[in-house]
Amino acid sequence: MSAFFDLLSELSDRHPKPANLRFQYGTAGFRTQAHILDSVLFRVGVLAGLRSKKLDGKTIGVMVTASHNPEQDNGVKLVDPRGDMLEAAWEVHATTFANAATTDDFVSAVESFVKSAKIDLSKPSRVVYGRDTRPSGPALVAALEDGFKAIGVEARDAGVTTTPILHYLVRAINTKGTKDSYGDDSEEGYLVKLTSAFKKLVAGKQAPPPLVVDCANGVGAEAISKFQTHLGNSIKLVPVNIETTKPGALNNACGADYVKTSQKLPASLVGHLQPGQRACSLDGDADRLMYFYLDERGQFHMLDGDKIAALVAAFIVELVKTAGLDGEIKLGVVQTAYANGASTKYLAERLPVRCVPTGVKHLHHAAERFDVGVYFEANGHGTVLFSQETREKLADHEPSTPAQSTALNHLRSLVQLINQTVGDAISDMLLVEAILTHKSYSGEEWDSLYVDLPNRLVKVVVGDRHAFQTEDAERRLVSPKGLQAKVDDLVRRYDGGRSFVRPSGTEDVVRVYAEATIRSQADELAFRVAGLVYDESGGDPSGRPKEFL
Ligand code: 16G
Ligand code: MG
Repeated sequence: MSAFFDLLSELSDRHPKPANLRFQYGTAGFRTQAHILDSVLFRVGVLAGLRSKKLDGKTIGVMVTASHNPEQDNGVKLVDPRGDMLEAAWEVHATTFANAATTDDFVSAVESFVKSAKIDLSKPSRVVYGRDTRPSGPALVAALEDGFKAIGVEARDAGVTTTPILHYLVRAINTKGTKDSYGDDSEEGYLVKLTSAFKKLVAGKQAPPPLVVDCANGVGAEAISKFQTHLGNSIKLVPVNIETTKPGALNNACGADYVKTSQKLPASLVGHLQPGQRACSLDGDADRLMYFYLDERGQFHMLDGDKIAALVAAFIVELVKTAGLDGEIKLGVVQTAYANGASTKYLAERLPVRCVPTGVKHLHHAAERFDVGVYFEANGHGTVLFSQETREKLADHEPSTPAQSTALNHLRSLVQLINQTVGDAISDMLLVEAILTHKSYSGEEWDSLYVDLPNRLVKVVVGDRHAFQTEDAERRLVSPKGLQAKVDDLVRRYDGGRSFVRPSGTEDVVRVYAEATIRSQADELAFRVAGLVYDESGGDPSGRPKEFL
């Protein structure tokens, strides 16, 4: 026991915590400037080892990435044995570990945690870890590995890989040799599983025109080229923004987050994308997806997570009906308050829709309550979950007509094609492509399933964002007192108006969302609500942003 803590202490000394900094394990793990993360990585290595011991040696995942953030940032998050995100209670322990001021404080934090969580240190511990293409990755991984060494973790290095592949590996390793085996526990296993399912789904159909894939100059570029090898001529991908080693290129004027927030083409495609040509963007770790195209007049149109949810949910509803399983399989969609009102209306006409607070874990857990749960955030993160019972039903069901049999086989292929551990940009992209192929839809036809309501998102810098508390899946404010009634008053004056206010979980700001039937009205509503928020926060009126009417 004491030898254990001696080694921990010795290794911890090599990774001192910078003074006067506070770290927080948030919705996306730890994420900040890479150069201050060394101690955090070491301590996450220790925590991952302890989590595995606590779970009897099950494999835990660790992903080193800062997703769509600028290249100088980095981050780390833990993956639980089923391939989903770290159990919320442990986020607090991660934060405690990261903030221990000295080695002594850290060692005693570990000691008391081991005692209170009743962790048997003699249990084995196993971790699989990966990183994205950031230049800060290797040094941070070395700190993480010191953390593993301190705990005696049996560690497996998955190298440079996408976040969804790492999640896949975790689940595949933990289900290996069981009846729930998720697939071969290798990158090759993942590629073969997804691409063979895609090929089955589109067999006999005419391949769609080539798809331009913006890889955000990140790890998706490497994955896309491996996918293409396995996909053969079933679909032609045209990867762009694939400069993974060019300094400063990652997520710079490209990638899913850039396209979504600036509502523009990735800069490198301006003047190159042909009208009507389908294109999509991945983010820096390939777990978000955004589609877009230019119309005949060269105008930009975006197909975001809501449009993907509509396409996917409607397709699965149809397949379940055709397969003769209507009524036997309960489908549902999960969205957040940011979902465009028009998408919610389109979906609610076809299947139950639930709204939950922002953040993947809320969507994922709500989707698990359906037999088939489709969840997407407007920002392009999402997937489809098939419950165990549904997977068994699909495997055992005996179709009575050829049409039923075809639909059933398509559903079985979807179970294989869709990464059910986490949103996966490339898996989602193949899902969208398979559906477009089946429907013979162009991007424009897909876009016309429903027309987005004009909307506007505004950030307000306030003194204390924690003063803003919400209920009803973040759609209503409970504090500051009286503010919601003022928002309601404003909203009533706008045709098709909807607006809500929530504190960001990732930035020190309050976000205001508004939509209305007409563009100018959506903008005006957003800025007027933002004005209310600004006034409420006690800000100096002279600092009130000009747009706030
Ligand atoms: C994080 C969440 C994402 C959410 C976003 C909201 C995960 C893995 N990521 O990136 O789902 O949309 O935060 O950010 O949960 P906000 O709270 O700043 O609006
Ligand atoms: Mg990401």
